[in-house]
Amino acid sequence: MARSAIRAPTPLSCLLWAVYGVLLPMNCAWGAGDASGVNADFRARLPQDEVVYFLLPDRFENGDVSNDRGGVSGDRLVTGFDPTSKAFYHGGDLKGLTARLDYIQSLGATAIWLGPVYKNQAVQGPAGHESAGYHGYWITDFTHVDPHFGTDEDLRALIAAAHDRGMKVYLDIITNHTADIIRYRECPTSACPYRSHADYPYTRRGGVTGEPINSGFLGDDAPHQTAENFAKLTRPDYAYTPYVPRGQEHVKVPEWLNDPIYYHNRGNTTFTGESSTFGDFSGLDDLMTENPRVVQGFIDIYGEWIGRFGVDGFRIDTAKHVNPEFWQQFVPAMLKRARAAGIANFHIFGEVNTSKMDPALLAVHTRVDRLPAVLDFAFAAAVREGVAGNAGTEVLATLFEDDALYEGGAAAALQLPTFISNHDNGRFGYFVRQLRPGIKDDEALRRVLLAHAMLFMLRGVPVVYYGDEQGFAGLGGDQDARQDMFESQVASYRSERPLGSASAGGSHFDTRHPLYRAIAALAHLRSAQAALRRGRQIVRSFGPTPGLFAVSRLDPDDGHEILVAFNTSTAPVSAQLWVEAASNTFRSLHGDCEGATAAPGSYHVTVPALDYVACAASRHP
Ligand SMILES: [Ca+2]
Ligand SMILES: [Ca+2]
Ligand SMILES: [Ca+2]
Repeated sequence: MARSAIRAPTPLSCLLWAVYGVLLPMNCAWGAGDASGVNADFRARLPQDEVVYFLLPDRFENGDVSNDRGGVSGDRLVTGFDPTSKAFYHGGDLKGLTARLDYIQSLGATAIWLGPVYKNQAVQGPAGHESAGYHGYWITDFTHVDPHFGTDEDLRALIAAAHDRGMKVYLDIITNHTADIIRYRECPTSACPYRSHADYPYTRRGGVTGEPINSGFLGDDAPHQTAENFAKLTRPDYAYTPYVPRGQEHVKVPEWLNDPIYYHNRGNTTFTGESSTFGDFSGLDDLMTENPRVVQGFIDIYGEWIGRFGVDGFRIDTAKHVNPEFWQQFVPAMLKRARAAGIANFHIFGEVNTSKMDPALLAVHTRVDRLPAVLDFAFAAAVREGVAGNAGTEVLATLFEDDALYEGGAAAALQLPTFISNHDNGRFGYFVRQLRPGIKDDEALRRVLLAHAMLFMLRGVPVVYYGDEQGFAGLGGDQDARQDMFESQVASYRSERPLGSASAGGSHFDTRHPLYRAIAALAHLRSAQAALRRGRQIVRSFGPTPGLFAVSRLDPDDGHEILVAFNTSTAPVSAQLWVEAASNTFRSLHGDCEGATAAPGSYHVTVPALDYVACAASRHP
């Protein structure tokens, strides 16, 4: 019997497997690349056991050119397809992704976070400034795969193929808004400014002096989020006069989504104050997520994606722009639906976007909204400041000290998906070049490698943003960070200078790229060591300037220690580090490690410039 099954603390999934008499590998663990047992056990893995690979299907691989135009004909303003423009569809699809699973799995990824796959409004935006829904965040039909990406059957095939390999698939979901379909009579050609509750109460038409409407409606705040109260909200024209343009009356699916009464209709958000949750993102129709009908509608919609496809988790887009009461109901409903489908370790993580190193902002959404996890934007900020920029390594110590703020504390922080690059803010290679003008490519590459080492060795679930492993840096955020993996026809992508390789032309599935190889090594190391996935983290060294940052990760079952020391400076560092008294001898997992402590509890490390060492204490029987 494996020790993990009988020693505390024991993950619930291990206990369950033990109860069923399944012979467990040591620590309930599994080895990436080790086919035996992995596939059958993928449901037993905890969220923190995963290495996540995040990609946008439109930009990954084109497996079927017949769906490039989404099943319609016409110019790009109709089909959304223009592979020469970074703002339009490029042809990537689910068949293409399925054909590239070897590439993703060989990188050491165990889960795929798939950008939104639901049917989108192909093109939107004012005349002359149109762009396409290639990114997936402008949904019209929440119940089917976008025809640009293929069919529902293609998604089923992708998930089956991933599961056969023991890989999980997380879907990206949106409940904050739909595509921009609803317009306001008051401002037909321009963006409508936000109109507040105070200036435009629900009970008057178009302002405090308007005609009385919605008599008896008590408002949208938590105590009044009942079906009885919302039955009295019958007129959506308290702030603006919303309407659905002719011909689009039934474009949204399910049908209830076509009624403006289920939207806030208060104009565009300024991202501050009440407009943060009640305003439209550049016209995207902001849902009345306080209304129980809307809550149940989304429980039904996304519950079906669990039931129909057996997906393994959800990444929640724009989570902070939805009221907490919505999540307090939605999350338990999804976990219940997943359990009913036999998915015990369904993961849910929300996007609370911030460029600041601000764990408190993130933690609020685990405590008040009760989201099980949030994307660790604070980690991204800390690594950006400390490795791309010139901040002292104390920024990382502060980050982890604040783990206590999350619901569940430091143990819960093990489940936070961490990242250094994403599709909105940009890639780490870009940050390095931006913060260090004129930096040579070899140093930029070393900084990107060091940031990835932190991503894999420090607490949290590493999320690799597709293309980082091919040295993509990009020229900024958003469209500039969404390059094609297949041969691109976008001039700005083709003229980029990726790190670690000579050319931006051609396709980018090179498994010999130095970053691909380095990330694969990190992923396999992490997957093989329970301490790095599930282990408590103790900060051992940090400082006010670039230099040494060191942590110990302790095996969750036997306390076995792995010491990881990073050097963010351009000169070697050397130090005595506090280690566990029982850790007498060490072996190297990466870099040069001394064989023994200098004295019980004190171990000497030397770390080359912009590099790291990982030293594992020997186990004693
Ligand atoms: Ca295609
Ligand atoms: Ca909202
Ligand atoms: Ca709109």
